[in-house]
Amino acid sequence: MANPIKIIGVPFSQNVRKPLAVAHHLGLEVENPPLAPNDPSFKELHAAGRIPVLDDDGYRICESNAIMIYLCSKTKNDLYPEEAKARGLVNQFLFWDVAHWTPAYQPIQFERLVKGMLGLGETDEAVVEAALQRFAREAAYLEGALAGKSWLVGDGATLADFAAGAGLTHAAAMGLPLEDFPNIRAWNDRVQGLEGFKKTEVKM
Ligand SMILES: N[C@@H](CCC(=O)N[C@@H](CS)C(=O)NCC(=O)O)C(=O)O
Repeated sequence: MANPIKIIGVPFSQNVRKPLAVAHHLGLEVENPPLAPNDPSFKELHAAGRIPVLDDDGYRICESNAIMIYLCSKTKNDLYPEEAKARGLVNQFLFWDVAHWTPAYQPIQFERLVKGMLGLGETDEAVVEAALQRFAREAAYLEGALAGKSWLVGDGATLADFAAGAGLTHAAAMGLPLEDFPNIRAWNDRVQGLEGFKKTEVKM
């Protein structure tokens, strides 16, 4: 029998949560060794020291969105559509997530949450202010993409929702301003209500 797939990294990280939630959604057997990127044993897994890393019987890849796609290739699924136009749209949101969405909220998370957790000093309000402006632009884009829709692509959850929704894991704790984005708030409730998200919920 094959060994369980390992998704390595502390589950507080939304980049770890994405593939973990997908694995649960797909019913794959999965383990989550909760290594932090600065753990000495982690250097061997990722030379640049970033979580998550997937280990499937010695086959290793990094990058959360690539890992989600790999997991979908393991079994029949409803998350990564085969039809070209639907897949193109899912890919669009996966690239947007890495290029624009994550870089918009991550500095806010670092300044307001991670610094305090790791004793790295005071929040730099200038960094937060710049990131909030960037966040407003990307949230407006997401709000528009969700107009009249329950999910980002098609009629059900896809990897697009897993990628973008994971980014809101700590939205309340880091004080992300979502008041002006009713579509995002309603959609986020749906995403966080998915079984895979419920099973990977991180209590702050
Ligand atoms: N694009 C990567 C980003 C990975 C990433 O930045 N992970 C963070 C935790 S959320 C990390 O390991 N940070 C440690 C560092 O950059 O030193 C992915 O999607 O997996």
